[in-house]
Amino acid sequence: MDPRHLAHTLTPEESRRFERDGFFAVEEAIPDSLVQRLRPICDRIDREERERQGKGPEERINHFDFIGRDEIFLELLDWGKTFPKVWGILGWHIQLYHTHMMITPPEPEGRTLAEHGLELGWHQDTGLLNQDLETEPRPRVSLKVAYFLTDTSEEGRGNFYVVPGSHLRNEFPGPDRNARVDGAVAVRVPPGTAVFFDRRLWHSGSANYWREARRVLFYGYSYRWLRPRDDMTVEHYLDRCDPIRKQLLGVSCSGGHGYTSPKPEDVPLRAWLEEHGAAAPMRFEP
Ligand SMILES: O=C(O)CCC(=O)C(=O)O
Ligand SMILES: [Fe+2]
Repeated sequence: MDPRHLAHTLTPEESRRFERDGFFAVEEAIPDSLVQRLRPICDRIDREERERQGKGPEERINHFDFIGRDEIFLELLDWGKTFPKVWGILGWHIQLYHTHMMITPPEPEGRTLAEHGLELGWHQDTGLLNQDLETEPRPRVSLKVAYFLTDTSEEGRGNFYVVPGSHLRNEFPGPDRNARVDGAVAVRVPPGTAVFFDRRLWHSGSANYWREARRVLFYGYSYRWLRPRDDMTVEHYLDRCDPIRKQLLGVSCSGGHGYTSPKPEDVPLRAWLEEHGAAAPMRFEP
């Protein structure tokens, strides 16, 4: 990892917003040149998967575990402008636990937002964590970084919807998981933006009435003791990865025990942060 990453650590304002709202956006997190390299690769995976799964070109589709499908996706694993904010929130005991690529094709010709609505599906992430953990609010445990590869700076473009502050509420703050709720906002961002969000935040994808498919890459980071939420097909990368990438890709040098009681070699990110004077995550009160 490059010490120049330290120029992009979590700012007090980002920390405050994450604690208070459950999300924040970083515009120009990835340059247009990378967006342009990523898009055809996403489109290729999307084409292959639709064919394999027998899905039509108009269906919304979520491709799990894309990380192993092209080396380019490793670049974002510890990306200079975003990864320091991940350790700034969760600390050093982290891993990538899930990747998924959401493709939201344009709604079929003739359908309109006014007539057919947003087709929302509000939820918190990570399934049974929201049942098995008994506190109110439940613990954070993980977050996602969402890289937007298309323009959702206007509503009706398959925007990511959130209810700011709802990460601190176990119950859905509304009567209908498929309808707009009080306080909900569309996250409106240009391509190249990274949106960070707490897994507990009540959020939803939405229908796309724009001319172009919406493409977003989601990188989920969690504490190392959580099981991955997809197959994490990364074996073929490991011999080329540096120790920090290996940590992030789920390697534990000391076996199963090292996921809850890590030895220094299991968590090289910790030593790197200590060496660079950045070890303690800072949490700024809202
Ligand atoms: O497609 C979207 O905007 C929502 C994706 C989502 O629910 C998630 O990443 O957890
Ligand atoms: Fe989600």
